[in-house]
Amino acid sequence: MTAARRPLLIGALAAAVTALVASAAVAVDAGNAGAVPGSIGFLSGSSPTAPSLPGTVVNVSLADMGGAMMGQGSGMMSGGSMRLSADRATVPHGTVSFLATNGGSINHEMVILPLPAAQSVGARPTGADAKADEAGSLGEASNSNGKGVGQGVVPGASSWITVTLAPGQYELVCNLPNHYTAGMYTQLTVT
Ligand SMILES: [Cu+2]
Repeated sequence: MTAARRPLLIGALAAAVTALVASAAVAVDAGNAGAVPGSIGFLSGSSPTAPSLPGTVVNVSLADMGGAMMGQGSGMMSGGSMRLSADRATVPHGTVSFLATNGGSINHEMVILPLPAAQSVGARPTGADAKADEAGSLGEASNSNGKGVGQGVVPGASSWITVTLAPGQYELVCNLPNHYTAGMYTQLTVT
């Protein structure tokens, strides 16, 4: 009866392997939850894809130097330690959508500011709050895995915003405290 017993043995092995894989997955989840309190919802959810965005789409990358940047808001950042970059420097006027993705290790955002003719990119003064003046802002993407204004884009998440831009010069910035002076700005020309 060996021919009849072999399928039973294989079935038992498969069940054992399945049980092992399941318990390993549970262990990994528990490890993540313990290591990153407060981020459980983000870690357990798959990264949702952004909706189909209208107009010209600009992909914006938000970045920092990971573990070296733990002093958020403490004034420890030096120039150039964070980055905001876009995949295009020029777009035609009209409907423009921005998809900002945080590839860094701390929260970021993207704010669209007009750039006065006499002003250089990256040269805005910052106040006592270590932020640049947002007067004239045309919109922002600071909502984790959502559109528009939120509480900041958490690491690994994206935010998006669609605006109508007239021809001119603009500056895309991250305006969390100290992030602008740390290098989070880039120029956008609208033709
Ligand atoms: Cu930032």
